[in-house]
Amino acid sequence: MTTTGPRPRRPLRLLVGILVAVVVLCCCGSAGVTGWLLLRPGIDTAGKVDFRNPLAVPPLAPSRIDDEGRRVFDLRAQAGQRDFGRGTATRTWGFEGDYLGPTLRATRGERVVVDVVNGLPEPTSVHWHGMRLPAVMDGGPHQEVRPGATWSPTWTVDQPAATLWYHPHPHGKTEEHVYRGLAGMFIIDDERESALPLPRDYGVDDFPVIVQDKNFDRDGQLRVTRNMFSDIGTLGDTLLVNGTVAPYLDVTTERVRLRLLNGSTARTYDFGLADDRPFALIGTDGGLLPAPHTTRRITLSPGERAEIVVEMRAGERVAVRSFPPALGNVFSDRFAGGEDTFDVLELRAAGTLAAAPDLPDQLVPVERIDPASAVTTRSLDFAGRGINGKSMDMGRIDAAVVRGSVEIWEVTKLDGTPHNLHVHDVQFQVLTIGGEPPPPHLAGWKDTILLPDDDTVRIIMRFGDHADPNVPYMYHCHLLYHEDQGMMGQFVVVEPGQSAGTPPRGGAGHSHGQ
Ligand SMILES: [Cu+2]
Repeated sequence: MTTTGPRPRRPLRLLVGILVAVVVLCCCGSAGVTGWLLLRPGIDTAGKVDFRNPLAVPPLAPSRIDDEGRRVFDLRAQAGQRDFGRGTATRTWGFEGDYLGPTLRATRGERVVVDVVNGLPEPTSVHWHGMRLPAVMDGGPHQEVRPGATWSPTWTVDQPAATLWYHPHPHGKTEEHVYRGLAGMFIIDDERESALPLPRDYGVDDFPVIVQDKNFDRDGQLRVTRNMFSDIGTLGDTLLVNGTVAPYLDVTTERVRLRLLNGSTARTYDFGLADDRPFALIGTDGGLLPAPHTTRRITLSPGERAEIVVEMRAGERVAVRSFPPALGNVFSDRFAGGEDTFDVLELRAAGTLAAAPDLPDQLVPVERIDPASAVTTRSLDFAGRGINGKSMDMGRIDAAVVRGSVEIWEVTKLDGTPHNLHVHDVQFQVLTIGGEPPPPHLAGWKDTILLPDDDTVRIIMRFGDHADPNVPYMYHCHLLYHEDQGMMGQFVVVEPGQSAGTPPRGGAGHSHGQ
């Protein structure tokens, strides 16, 4: 990272790139193939999904309290198979089952332990996305779990109620491990959220909605694919919601809370309702907003979450739809999913709906971090497969952050390809995006943000108190193919006056937690 002033925008560079690409394609490719690739319509399943399957709801993970008063979960990664409605057994991976994993749930202040068992034939890891915790518990590439090994991270949950999630983060193989089915939700509760009149009865009026796009090959197996004109990673043509194809959800209450998670490896969605009715956005990655925000769309790039509340009338049906997301430029629109429309999930209201209280005008106070309290400002340029021109190196610490300090990071995307930024250990706030104050949906706690084209996002965050000069946290693009290709850096949290140490090389050193 470097500390520099504002940089010029580079729309010209992008335009030239697109023109060169078109010229090259027209000269080199066969005219027919090139024309088809350039002109073929985007995917559009609006109105074409038969919603034939009840939405699977991941079970709440059972837990026990050990003799130290800690809440203990079991989480075994394992291979399995599932018929996704194609009449074939698709080979999958899952936690405690064949696909995805149970929903972990804990209350702020609790100490948790997760006994992660690797029942897979290769190393993996489990990262607690959005969680504030010591780096050695974070589950990044330095906490690889070998086949047959158990890793038992433990930490005290100390952050506001939020919809977090967990997924593997092994070095260079995250896309494949998530794509095969390893992911699940981690819901945090707290007193403030519990005191509000919000739907919170899991599986009754409060549902996880984990959205993933997949490609199946002729044998019905999941296939990681590459696109000739965008190196965004796998874009699928079939949606799974909580692992269900063409799902519907029976709604029995006047208001239903959906915890949307973009669990896809590359695709960005712009969620709304098919009849364009407004809904209430009540929370983003790191917790509730100060007040419900009424809107018709919420854009989520890979890894981002949103909690929304939808109002239903008795007997009606309405689909959750993903509209074409604005990805920043015509090239991304064309080749990175920016023209695609998907019907996601049909909400089916019962003939009689249980009453639900009105949403409160206010939710929770969200302290704004004062920019004057920042001790360091860093610049991160995202381009190609690197950050500030560097590819991920497990042995290199890119930044040392003082425990508990506030920093501003200025993040600029320079290459016209969709990227987002995820920072481990923190929830940040957006100061400006493209020079403007954040819109309401980016004004709450975030840990992942889609980067604007040729422009800068300024974020501010207070780092945790868990100093460890040797074990780094990650920051990276959460388009998992890019992450695997090296668009990732490492920071350590240190005591005041302390320097960064040396991370363990190789990353396979931890088969047991502390
Ligand atoms: Cu990226």
